[in-house]
Amino acid sequence: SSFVEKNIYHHASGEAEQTVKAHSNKCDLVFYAAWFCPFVHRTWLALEEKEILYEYREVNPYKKEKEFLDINPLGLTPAIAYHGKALHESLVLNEFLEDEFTGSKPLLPKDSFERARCRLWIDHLAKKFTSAFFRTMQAQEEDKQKEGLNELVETLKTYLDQVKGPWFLGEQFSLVDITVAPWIFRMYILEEHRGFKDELVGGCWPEYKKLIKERPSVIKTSSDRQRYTEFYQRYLQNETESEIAKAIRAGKPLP
Ligand code: GSH
Repeated sequence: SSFVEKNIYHHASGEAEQTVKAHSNKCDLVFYAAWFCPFVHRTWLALEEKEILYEYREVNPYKKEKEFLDINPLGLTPAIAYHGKALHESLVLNEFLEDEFTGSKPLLPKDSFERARCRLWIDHLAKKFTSAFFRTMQAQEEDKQKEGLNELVETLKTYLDQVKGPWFLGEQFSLVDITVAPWIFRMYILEEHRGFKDELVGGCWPEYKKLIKERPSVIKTSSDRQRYTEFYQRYLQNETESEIAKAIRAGKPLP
């Protein structure tokens, strides 16, 4: 694809850079990641929360290099190789980590009904909230931006109504919180460029947002704000040829 996509700042910065350095040794679990990617961020948070040993490997998913396509034929980050076997899709990876690392801190409840309810709200966040976020970023005309923003606020409120507080499940931090955290972390982009305001959401939103931003795993995986701002220009100007951006333009579900 374009020149723009291939000229992405090539590594994590800030706190995230330290975390990457601390995970540079060979390991049974290789994490194929891109520092800027919110889907990567989901799996990164699960790895950090569960304190799993992993080797961080930075890839530029837009380059579609053969080595990476061998790991994920779709060429999307995140992906992992675990004892030489490959898997991809952020939410599938998170479920895998939860199933495999049973000795680590659980990120889903024990009760089957409650687990299923978690998956329902993960699905809501992944399909409705996430796509509204990208739609709002990519919208160029003011009415389309407003439309996107309204949808974003509505899908966020619908979710927050289910949040027991402080986290989705109450005291237990879970994969549900992780599914939305990367976008909450990036919400300032919509504040600065699309008129998002905390008051539009209300309820437990200010507190929930604050707790997410202060979560040690979120801080440890954060790059410098300036780098995200640079990165998201291509979305704000609707100039990216990423699979996600193309799906949004075509009115299709996210890849
Ligand atoms: N559904 C995937 C997941 O949840 O893991 C989406 C992953 C995704 O779209 N990642 C982006 C990517 O790899 C980076 S943020 N883009 C490469 C491309 O669009 O060609």
